[in-house]
Amino acid sequence: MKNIDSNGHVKGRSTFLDDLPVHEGTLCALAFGSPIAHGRITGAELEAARAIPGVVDIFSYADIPGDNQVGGIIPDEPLLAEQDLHYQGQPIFLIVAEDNWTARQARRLIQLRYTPLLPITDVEEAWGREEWLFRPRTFRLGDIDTAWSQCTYLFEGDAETGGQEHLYLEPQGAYVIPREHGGIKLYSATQGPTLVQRTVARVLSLPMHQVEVEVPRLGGGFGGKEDQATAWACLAALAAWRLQRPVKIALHRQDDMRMTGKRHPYRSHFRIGLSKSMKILAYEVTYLQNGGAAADLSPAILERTLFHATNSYFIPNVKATAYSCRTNLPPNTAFRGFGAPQAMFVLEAAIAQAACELGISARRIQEANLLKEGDEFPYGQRARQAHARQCWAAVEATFDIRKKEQAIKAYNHQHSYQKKGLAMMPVCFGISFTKTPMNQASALVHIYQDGSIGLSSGAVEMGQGVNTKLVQVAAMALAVHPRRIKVETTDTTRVANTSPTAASSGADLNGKAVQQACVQLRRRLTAMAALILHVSPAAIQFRAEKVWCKGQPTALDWEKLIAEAFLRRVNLSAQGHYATPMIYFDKDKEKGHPFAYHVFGAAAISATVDCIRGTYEIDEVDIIHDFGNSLNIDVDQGQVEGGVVQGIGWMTAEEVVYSPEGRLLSDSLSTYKVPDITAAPKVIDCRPLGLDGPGLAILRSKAVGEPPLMYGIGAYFALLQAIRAFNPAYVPDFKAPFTPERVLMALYQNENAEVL
Ligand code: MTE
Ligand code: LUZ
Ligand code: MOS
Repeated sequence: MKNIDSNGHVKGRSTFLDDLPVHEGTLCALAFGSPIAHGRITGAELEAARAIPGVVDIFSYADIPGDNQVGGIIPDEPLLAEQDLHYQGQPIFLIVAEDNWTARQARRLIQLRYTPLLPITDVEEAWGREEWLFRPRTFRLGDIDTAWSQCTYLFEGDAETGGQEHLYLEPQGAYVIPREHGGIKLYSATQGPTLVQRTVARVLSLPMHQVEVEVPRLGGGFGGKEDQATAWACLAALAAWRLQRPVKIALHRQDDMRMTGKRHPYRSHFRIGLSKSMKILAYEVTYLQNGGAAADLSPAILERTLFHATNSYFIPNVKATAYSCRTNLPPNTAFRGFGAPQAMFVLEAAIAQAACELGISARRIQEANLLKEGDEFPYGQRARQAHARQCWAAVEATFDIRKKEQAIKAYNHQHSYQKKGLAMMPVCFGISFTKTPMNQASALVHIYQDGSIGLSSGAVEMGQGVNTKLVQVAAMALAVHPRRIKVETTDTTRVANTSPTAASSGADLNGKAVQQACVQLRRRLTAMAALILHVSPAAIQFRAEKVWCKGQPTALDWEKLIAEAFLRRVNLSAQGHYATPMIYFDKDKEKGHPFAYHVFGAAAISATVDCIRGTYEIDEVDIIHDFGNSLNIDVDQGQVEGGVVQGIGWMTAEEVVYSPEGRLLSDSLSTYKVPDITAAPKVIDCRPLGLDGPGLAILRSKAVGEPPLMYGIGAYFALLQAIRAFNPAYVPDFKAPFTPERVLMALYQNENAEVL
């Protein structure tokens, strides 16, 4: 089935928040952000800004009727700054004007008086001062202290990964309309409508039922709208509530880049111990997460880092410790992979360091340590349907990696200033929110009298194709043609208490809730058909819009059945709810069974480096991915391709740069480079592993949103191989992104470079 949005997207007919027709009298809101990263407000001149015709009002924290608090996990983040300023761009005032241009004029006239304080942007400096956002955590397996003495080889080093800008095509925004009886309606570009509802209710001191949140669809989220859409919705709601007029907030790209958080940069230290036969016996790692000025989702992200410390490998002795450090940067947040990519990079760095020092191929170490069925993760869960080895072997066989490596060797022999490299990247990603209560979803399914169907769920469509999958699930469950089914917008009054669409589990959780609702409807319709046909319900089946009886088609089709069911007063609406069974996690012991299942895969990435310029191309990404029984292979392949390119971007071109004063320097698309079509790999060849998926995946179709991003990590190590082919004395420093500048420095790192 084609993605139900493809037509509308291509023709420009799909509507996003900014396409909604606005009500008469709609005002525009714009935030005035802190000009400094750290300091204290002593006063402000607002008169000049207020005097501009068309400026309606300027609000501060003092105008908030409820809590000035938007912290989702930890209440440490004011909606509008009171006295203390913690990052550049932190909202202080909200300007409301007749139009956006006027608001921007007014913003330039606001004069803030403040006492600056010394900002900290460096994660190690924050760590050294014990500026932790919350308590550090340690995951352990085996006995690391005695394990070291059993190792033949020991290696130690550092690794660093940078931030990443989400660059969703649609910036953050919300549109808010006051409603009768003291209520308020929000359209919000959020992945988490209930989180927006709960937070707006808190800020305005309203019960949640007075706050309705509707999400048409998102022009991309990638985690950036899991938590950080909330503040903008609250700001628009504050203005609409105070003025009792519709208010829209839509961030300009540069404001969005400056004022919102990104993927967390990490600095990590590792020690790895190997046996003579290349078994990793011990792995100790310390992660320093740069959290920014408030906790946001950092506790959950830090946790997912720890959960993925050993990625697709089994290591019997592990100690992994993670600290989240407070810095004067915008609070960093969810980004596809949610801390796991950062962890996986460190382990690959440790393996690469060992391989470099031992003079062997990293592939040998990787392969010798892949997970097997029943292996224990450091968090206590055991690997089931552990397809790590099958994926790896299938990559080697399907894409003839040995031959590719030989071709690369020959190429490198023939070319003095062009070198190629190849790296393998295995991925094992846990599916479920690590916070167990979040693993639930609801759906509401209406069958109308004419047999058409309206479907609502808690899932937010952001380009990942979840709505298409939900249509497929309902069509299968009710044995009707997909064209009968319409997916409604996501709305908190139709489906309440939703988890954000995140953790790659949107299709699983909401799909199972839809299924659950459809099962109820089908049961009622079966009873109905049995009555009409004078048989027992056990004799009834539904197939392709027809009622079958005892294995034979009858004259009763879907439309007749529904018309009849309505006349006989059958309830044609059902609400479904699903909660993932069996999962739990004990944070005191740091052990449990947090994930419904794991997604596996392996990729081979090759790259060519221009050894004069330091520029490079990613040639080919060959993947065996564990889709299970994919519900929609086209949608899923799209997820793989997008994820891979996003991962490669993070590892290579995308560099988030702040000045020491905490000012974002890479604040536009001329200074922040994302991969374009020429930078994307020339080939992405992804083949399904072809094994059945687990029952906890929707129709055994495994979650696919985040895991492919991590194949992109291979790009770093492919570049590293190419560089070492040119400069064998290069000592890797494992600093990502491997920008052309860094590649150039690496090529000529010391006097041994061939060219010199
Ligand atoms: N794909 C597109 N096109 N746009 C997005 O914003 N977000 C990713 C992934 N794929 C995203 C995407 C992230 S971070 C997640 S968690 C999943 O989609 C969420 O959707 P799912 O749970 O339905 O897979
Ligand atoms: N969000 C969240 C996530 O709240 N919990 C998670 O475990 C998670 N994992 C991936 C992406 N978003
Ligand atoms: Mo995705 S980071 O779970 O929104």
